[in-house]
Amino acid sequence: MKEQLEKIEALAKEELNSCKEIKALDDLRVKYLGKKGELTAILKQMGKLSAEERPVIGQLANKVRADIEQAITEKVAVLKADAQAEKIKAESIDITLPGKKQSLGKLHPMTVVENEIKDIFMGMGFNIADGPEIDDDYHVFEALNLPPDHPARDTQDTFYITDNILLRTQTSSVQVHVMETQKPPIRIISPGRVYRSDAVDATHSPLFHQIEGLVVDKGITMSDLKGTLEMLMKKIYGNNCKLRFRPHHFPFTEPSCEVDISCFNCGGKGCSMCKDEGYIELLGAGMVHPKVLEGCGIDSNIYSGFAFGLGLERMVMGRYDINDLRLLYENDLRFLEQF
Ligand code: 2NM
Repeated sequence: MKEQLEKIEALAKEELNSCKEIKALDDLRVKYLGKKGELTAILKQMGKLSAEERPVIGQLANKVRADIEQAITEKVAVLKADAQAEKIKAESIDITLPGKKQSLGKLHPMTVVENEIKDIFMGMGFNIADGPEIDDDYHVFEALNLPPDHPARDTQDTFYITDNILLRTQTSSVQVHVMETQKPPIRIISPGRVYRSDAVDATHSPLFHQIEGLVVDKGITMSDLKGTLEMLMKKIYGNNCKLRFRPHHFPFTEPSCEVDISCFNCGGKGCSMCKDEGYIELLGAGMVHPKVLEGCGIDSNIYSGFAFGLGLERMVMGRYDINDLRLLYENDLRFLEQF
């Protein structure tokens, strides 16, 4: 019986060593130590033993049971630890791997310049006014003192949706809406898309961008216009920038002028950029025509105002030395990444 017990212990330990799963250990426990197990089978035969042998074998049987029990417990601990280590290894993150670089986008040069101009005007107390790109004939033309036979109303020059509804050709229409609904003092700029029926080339596009400005208050004069525009241009092109005002005609302003700035390339000496002029034409401006004020319900005997309009594309092209308008719309990354 002693040999049988020793054999069971040896077999159990051998089998235990080759166990790789906790489930197999449970089976093993049942096989050797369970009620119908091998050890129990031997103990059931204890009755056959002599009185001297019984305590000796009993003790040995208990020791074998305890040994196998302990071996199983230890093996369970080892398998659990192995499984844990395996899991940690599988879930580990290699923090020494370099991160994936996020490529940052940036603002389009048109947006950069537009934001800069907005900031400058907001700093001078202007509000930003928004309005419809599709408007009626009255707000785009009639209210701006453009009579029905004015060449700007030619269907060749504008996109008409109906006889009365069209795409705005300048953002002055927004300023008409503001003058109709707000009392002076008015200090606004209106940036936005405008439309002309032009064929596309290096300097023309059927869609382009304008920023127009309007100030209406008591006692506004041409010198307010000059001071405001000088401030704008010096902030954008630097303190050495000079402005030149030339007489001009617009139906909606009287008097009217065109405004040039000293060439940002040569500073006024003359170069290829300014075509040896020394100056570059940048915007149109003037004192708001009394008819325009009156049409919007503003008493022109009490109030006066100045207005101006500038083309954003032209500002951007001058600023960054861009020679083709189309580059601004194509969104070719090789172009955009340069800014
Ligand atoms: C320009 C040039 C001169 C202008 C006039 C007005 C309004 F609504 F007050 F009559 N807004 N903008 C104006 C004046 C626009 O663009 C070249």
